[in-house]
This record gives sequence, C-alpha cells and structure tokens, in this order.
Amino acid sequence: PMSKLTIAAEPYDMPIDFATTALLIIDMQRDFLEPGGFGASLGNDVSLLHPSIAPCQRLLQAARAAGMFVLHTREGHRPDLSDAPPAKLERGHPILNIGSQGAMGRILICGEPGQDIIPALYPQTGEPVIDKPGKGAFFATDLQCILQNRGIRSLIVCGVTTEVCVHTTVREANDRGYRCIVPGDCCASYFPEFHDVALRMIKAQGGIFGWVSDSERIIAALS
Ligand code: TIU
Repeated sequence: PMSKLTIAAEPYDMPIDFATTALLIIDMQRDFLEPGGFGASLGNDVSLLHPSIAPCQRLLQAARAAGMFVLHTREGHRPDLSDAPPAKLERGHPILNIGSQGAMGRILICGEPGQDIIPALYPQTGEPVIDKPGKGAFFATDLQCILQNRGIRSLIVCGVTTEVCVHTTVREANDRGYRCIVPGDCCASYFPEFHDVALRMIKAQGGIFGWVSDSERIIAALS
C-alpha cells in the first residue's frame, strides 16, 4: 500500500504502483549530445538537447533515492555492422556514417567512447544498460525479459530524441501492455516543434500512448 502513488499528469493524473515502476532513460549518449557524434553528423545542433540533462539528472537522483529500478539504453551496432540494416546504413551522412571513424571513435558502434552515456547520467552498478540496434528499445533486445523478471508494469520514459527513440519505445511499450509516462522536460529533440508535437501525440485522445508530465511533478510524487 505504501508503494501506491499518483503522479500529476496529462491527460489525467496517473495512478502508479511504485514497486512495479521503472525509470527508463533512452539514449543519453555522447553520440547524440556532444559535438562530433552521430547526431551532429546528421547536421543537427546538439546543444538543443542539453536542456534535458539537468531535469533528467534530478529525476534519476530521486528515483535512485527512492529505490526505483533504473535502466538505460544506448543506440549502437556491432563493430562488424552485422546488426545494422543496409537501409539504415545507406541513409545519413555520406562520409561520417554509422561505423566510420569520428571524433569520439567509430560512430554509433558499441564500445566506442561516443556510444557511451554522458557522464552526468552515467549508469550505476545494478542499473541494466541495453544496447539496441533500432530506434525502439524493445526491438532485438532483452529489455522485455528484464522488465518481466522484475515484475515491472509501468515505465517513466526519459531521453532523446523525443520523436525518434523515445516515441518509438513508448509505442512499443504501450503495445506490450506497459503504462508509460513521459516527463517532457527530461526529453529533447533537434527539432523543438517535433518535441512539442510528439508530447501532444502521446497524451491526445485520452492518452492514446500514455501520460505526459514533468520531472518536478514526478519527483514530488516520489518524495
Ligand atoms: N536522429 C534522431 O533524432 N535520433 C536518433 O537517431 N536516435 C535517437 O533518438 N536516440
């Protein structure tokens, strides 16, 4: 009973059982947030993602303090690119593409410095890190297995970018029966208008994919 909480959210307040809720932080990697990585190679201004770091850090601290299960994802491919679809490889920058040598090692390749998570949000021991070849965190990963083994039913989904990997993951999770809540200030996009619309898409139609809230309201519910 102690674990039952209500988070102020849209389209309406979300009842959650804290004991079966996890914080899932999507792709807060140097490759997306720092210059010289994958995001920058696609022509993006990586500084547009920076406002999400501090709120995400505060929510991560609150979740850890509350004993909540925390997981992190990283988009990335095997060094031999065998898990990278040709259709994905042929798009993007013609020279600085996935697998090519960049300022932080090979772009979007598992084990390279650029593919790792930014220091501000670095995973702690006991927090699973899911390397994923797709935009969604459930595709070709053991995420669902890990969540099932822990009895997780609800997810707080943070990270970047809002309309790409966060959205894809929330859609995948929703179809698998997980209740998802997205703190908007803990997410960001290279396209601010896509961020805004992506959040509206989640909560429209009575919460078609889930709930939208913010770090402050979630932290208030946790503490
Ligand atoms: N390009 C872009 O907005 N995002 C990605 O490629 N991956 C993630 O969102 N993580």
